[in-house]
Amino acid sequence: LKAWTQVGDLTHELKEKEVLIRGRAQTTRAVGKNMAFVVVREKGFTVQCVVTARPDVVSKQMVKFAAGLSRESIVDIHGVVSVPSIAIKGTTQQVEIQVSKLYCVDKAMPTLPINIEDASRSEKEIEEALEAGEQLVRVNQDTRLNYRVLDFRTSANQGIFRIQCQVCNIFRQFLLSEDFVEIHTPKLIAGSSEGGSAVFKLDYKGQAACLAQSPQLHKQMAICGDFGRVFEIGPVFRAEDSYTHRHLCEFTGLDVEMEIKQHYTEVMDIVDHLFVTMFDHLNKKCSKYLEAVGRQYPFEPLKYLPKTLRLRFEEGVQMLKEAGVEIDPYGDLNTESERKLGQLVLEKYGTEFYILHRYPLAVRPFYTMPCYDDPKYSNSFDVFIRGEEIISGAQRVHVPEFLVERAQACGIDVSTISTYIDSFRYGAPPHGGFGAGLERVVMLFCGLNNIRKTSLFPRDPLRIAP
Ligand code: ATP
Ligand code: AMO
Repeated sequence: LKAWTQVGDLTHELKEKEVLIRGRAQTTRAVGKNMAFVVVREKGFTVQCVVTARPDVVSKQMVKFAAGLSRESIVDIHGVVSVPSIAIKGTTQQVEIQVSKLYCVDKAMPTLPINIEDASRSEKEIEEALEAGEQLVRVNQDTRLNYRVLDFRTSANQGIFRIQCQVCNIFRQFLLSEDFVEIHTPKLIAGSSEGGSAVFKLDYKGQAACLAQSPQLHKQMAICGDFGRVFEIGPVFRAEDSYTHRHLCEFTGLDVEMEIKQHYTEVMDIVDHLFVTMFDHLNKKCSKYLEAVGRQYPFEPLKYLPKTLRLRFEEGVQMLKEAGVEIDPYGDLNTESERKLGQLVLEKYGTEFYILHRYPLAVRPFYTMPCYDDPKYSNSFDVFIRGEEIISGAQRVHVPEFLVERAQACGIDVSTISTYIDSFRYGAPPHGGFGAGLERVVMLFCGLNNIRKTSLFPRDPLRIAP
């Protein structure tokens, strides 16, 4: 038999068929000298393989060898699919394999720093196991991150990073179909791009430089160069001092910039169509992975509308006020009020995904265009999932004199961004865009509680390895 079957594809339909699989020996168990069970895992899916001593097919030594395999060793198994009369507990697949041949392709060391079975349990399963007096090691976040390669092997993590891959895939496919051009802006830059101090400074052959805290300036310059509509999927560096559940020092930015013909709502239209398309796709095409994540970290599917709700900042402030939360109408929302507003919006409009627009100008970056009708506000927006920000966006100032004025008002040293400012002196179309954080999109779509779960090798103020 030469064709390989994936463990995730082993279903009742394959009953009595011969199959060949490759996976990891997750657990092994001997029953007397004539029988052993090996649970084999591949990409987060598991199946029970039964090794029974049979004359001319499986020797007793083979049974012993199977029972003695070290956990996480890689095995090839050849056998016949069978359907047991009772439901199988503890594996994702509801069939077994009656083994005729078993080869160990690569042996793992006998004891590992993380037991994948223990690391795959939900909080509820851990509590039940402990109550039942089971021996079990609770695997904390730091241990998981220290031994990330092993941690990746849980079904939940296999799901998370396959979902993440699809988020990027849909982001790219959708924008390409809307005539956007994919660009790659430099990550080594001369000055801060967002204002503020959260940059990693470095020495660039004797010149002061920093790691880009956003592709902001260069994506706008691409618009000045007549690319019309651009996007980028790339690393973003922020020297965050805060150790929170949603801030990383390096994350993946999903950035968009586009000419606008009349109004900044054209940018919000793209956000609306893009993200509704993405969520529909994830629900339809990634259900296996969403289930795997939900088994370990239970969550409710995201509630969103076919046409995304757009709420004015002022209306948000009013809703909070009516709920007894006093906030400065020209200030920013803090984490708590963002959460509260998320709840109020869900109750009133039945959605956990919405756009809040026309933010006060004072709380937005220098490049943000003020509202024509009331310059205390701006043509800007944030987008929320489950009460937490995933996107910031806005129309930009494209008039160079005004841009200089705004940069100075925000305390920015204009000399560090002079080539950016000059780009607008050669004639620039009205434009706008937005930036989303990939790790936040996945974290919040899956209702996860920490951004480190959706970053492959997270970088935060306390961690730069592995
Ligand atoms: P960014 O603006 O860099 O995209 P963000 O919008 O998620 O990230 P900030 O703008 O830094 O976060 O802050 C948004 C709000 O989150 C702030 O108004 C602040 O109240 C809150 N916040 C930021 N950092 C922390 C922190 N370490 N602890 C608690 N709240 C924080
Ligand atoms: P902003 O600073 O709001 O806007 O960032 C855009 C999005 O990036 C994500 N994000 C983060 N994710 C993880 N860790 C962090 N430390 C972090 N900081 C931000 C969030 C956020 O919504 N140039 C503008 C975008 C634009 O206007 O086009 C910008 O960078 O999901």
